[in-house]
Amino acid sequence: MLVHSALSIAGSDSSGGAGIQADIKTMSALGIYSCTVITAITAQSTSNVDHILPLGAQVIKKQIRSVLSDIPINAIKIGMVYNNEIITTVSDVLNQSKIPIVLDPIISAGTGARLLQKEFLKDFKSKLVPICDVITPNIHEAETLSGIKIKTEKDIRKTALKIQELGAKNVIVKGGHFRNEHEVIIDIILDEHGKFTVFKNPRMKIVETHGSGCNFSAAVTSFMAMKYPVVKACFLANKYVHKSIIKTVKIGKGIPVNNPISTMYEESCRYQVIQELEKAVEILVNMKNFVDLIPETQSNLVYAIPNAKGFEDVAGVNGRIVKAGNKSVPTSGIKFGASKHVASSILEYMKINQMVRSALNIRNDKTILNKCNRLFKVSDYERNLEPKAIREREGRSISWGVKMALSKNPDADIIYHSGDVGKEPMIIIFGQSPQDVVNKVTKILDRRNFE
Ligand code: PXL
Repeated sequence: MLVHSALSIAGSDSSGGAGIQADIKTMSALGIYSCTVITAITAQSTSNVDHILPLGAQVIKKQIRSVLSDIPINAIKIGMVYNNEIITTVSDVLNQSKIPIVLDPIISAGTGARLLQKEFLKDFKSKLVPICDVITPNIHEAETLSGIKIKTEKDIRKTALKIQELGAKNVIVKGGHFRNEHEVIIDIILDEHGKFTVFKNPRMKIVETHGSGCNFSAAVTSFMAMKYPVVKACFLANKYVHKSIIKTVKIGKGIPVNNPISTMYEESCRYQVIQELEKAVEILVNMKNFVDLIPETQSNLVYAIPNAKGFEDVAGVNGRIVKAGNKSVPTSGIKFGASKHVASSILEYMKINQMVRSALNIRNDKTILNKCNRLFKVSDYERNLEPKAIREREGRSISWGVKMALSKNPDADIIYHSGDVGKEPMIIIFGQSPQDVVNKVTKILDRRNFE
């Protein structure tokens, strides 16, 4: 597999949401091998920057030289530079470089502290802006760099033109802090040919996030490392950050942080869930006598991703596992959101125990239930005790029942009910994985367990 590499030259953020830490996460999530040059160490929480230690010229220069003399870097990002010494060093070392440079003009942290000292703005403009291929200011940074106050969308364009005059080839002004009457965020790019491109995204109901600026510039750098043209790289970075902002987490006491790896992690969980479930369904339907366990309303085997919140996070057989003569067959493939009933039971179980993520419903008769009682921890609920209000709400019965049964035995492997008027009695087998559930089915069907 072709590996692209990028280098982030930035400050360390001990809270993990911004700076070098954000860059490593974003680049890694996008498949980029990330190298780092640390310019400053910040001691910070999600509420405050408590201390800043800028590093000296020599160690910064040496870090850059070590990386560039060895690894074929495809794109470079420059983040927090803090003072004149750092600005000059980075500029001197990269001056003749042919590698595309993305400059994130970081002036202040989201929590307020200055990350570029005021007296060095002049050096920043004259030494770093001219060597970059793309600069990624937000509204405040665009105002500071251009000296133009932004009141209208036209003003944003004016700041972009002014910043380009300073020597930046391409400018993208991020409009997250620009309020307009429409609830959309507009990001404006001025490219090297003088053409403007506008991206629009719906505004999300999030106050402020820590690290989204870093994630954006690191994503632009990643896509440029993959050789996308600048406007396309910005477009893809924009989509990526929009998606990851949805996953913002309130991890500390201060402002919520961006968590760019979470999207990738969730996607990989979904893939794993489908793989494991497909394998388990195959084993299940080929199991001799499994057909005898299928109820009138048919079976489904489901598997949820970690932290599942709704049906869309639970995979199951699209349709059911049905009786076809003396065989059992899945009516279709595996799909997220395919099951409602068995999915409700696992979602309810996961409220008590996140480790239990798979479930299968089978027929409830005396013989099967006796076997379950001998082999497993069993709990039950009585459908006829279900409050009328819940009974009347389609799909709520199972959640209510599982909750009742778990209140009696919080680590039951099996939960059953004995039916009610028009409701077939049912057993649900729970497990940590579909393989775990299938192993329980094997035990139920194994005669040797009952001789
Ligand atoms: O989000 C800008 C930023 C960049 N780099 C470092 C930071 C911050 C914000 O706090 O701490 C090191």
